Amino acid sequence: MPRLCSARLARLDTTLAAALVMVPLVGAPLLGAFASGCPGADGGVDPEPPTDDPRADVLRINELVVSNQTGCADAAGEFDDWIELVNLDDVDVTLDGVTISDDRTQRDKATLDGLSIPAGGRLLLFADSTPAQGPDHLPFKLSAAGEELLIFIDGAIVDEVIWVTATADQALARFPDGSGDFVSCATTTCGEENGAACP
Ligand SMILES: [Ca+2]
Ligand SMILES: [Ca+2]
Repeated sequence: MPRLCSARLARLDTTLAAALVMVPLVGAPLLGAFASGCPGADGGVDPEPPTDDPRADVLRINELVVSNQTGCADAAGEFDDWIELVNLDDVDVTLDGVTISDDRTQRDKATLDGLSIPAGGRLLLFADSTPAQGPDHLPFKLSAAGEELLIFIDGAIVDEVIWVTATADQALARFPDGSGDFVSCATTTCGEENGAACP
C-alpha cells in the first residue's frame, strides 16, 4: 500500500517557487514533473514503492488542456478540459486497474477500467465532472490556476504533471511527443502527435 505524503506537498511548493523564478528567463510554461516519494527520516525523499506492472513503462500523460475554450469538443459538443494519454508500446494496452486523479492523496478518483489504447495510440479523456457522459469522462475538472494530474497502477504513481497556471486553449504537452518534458504549446493536438506551435 503506497504511502500518502501530505508533507511532500511542502517540498513541491519549494520546487515550484524555483520554477516560477526561472520561467520568465526561459519563456517556459509554469509546470513541471517531479520524482515521486515521501519525505525520509534524513530529510530526503524516499521513493514510493514502484509497481512492477509493465504498463508503467509505456503509459504516459502526453497532453492536457485545462482551460478549453475553442479546441476539441466532446461528443456532447461541450468544450471541456481534456487529457491525452499515450501508449508508447507496440502492442495494445488495457487500462484495467489504472486510475487517474487531480489529487495524489485521493488516487482512485476515477478508474479507467474497460478502456484501452491501441499500439502507439492515444486516448482522450474529458475532465468535465460528468461521468454519466461515458467511461472517458472523469468526475473532476482541472484548474487553470494550478493543480496536479497523476495516473496510477495499483495505487503506485505511473506518471504525473504539475502546473501553476494556464491560459485559455494553452496546451501543456510533452515535446518531443510522448517522451519529452512538458512544455507550453499554442496549438492543441487532441488525439494527434504533439509538436504544433511548441517551443
Ligand atoms: Ca462533457
Ligand atoms: Ca497531442
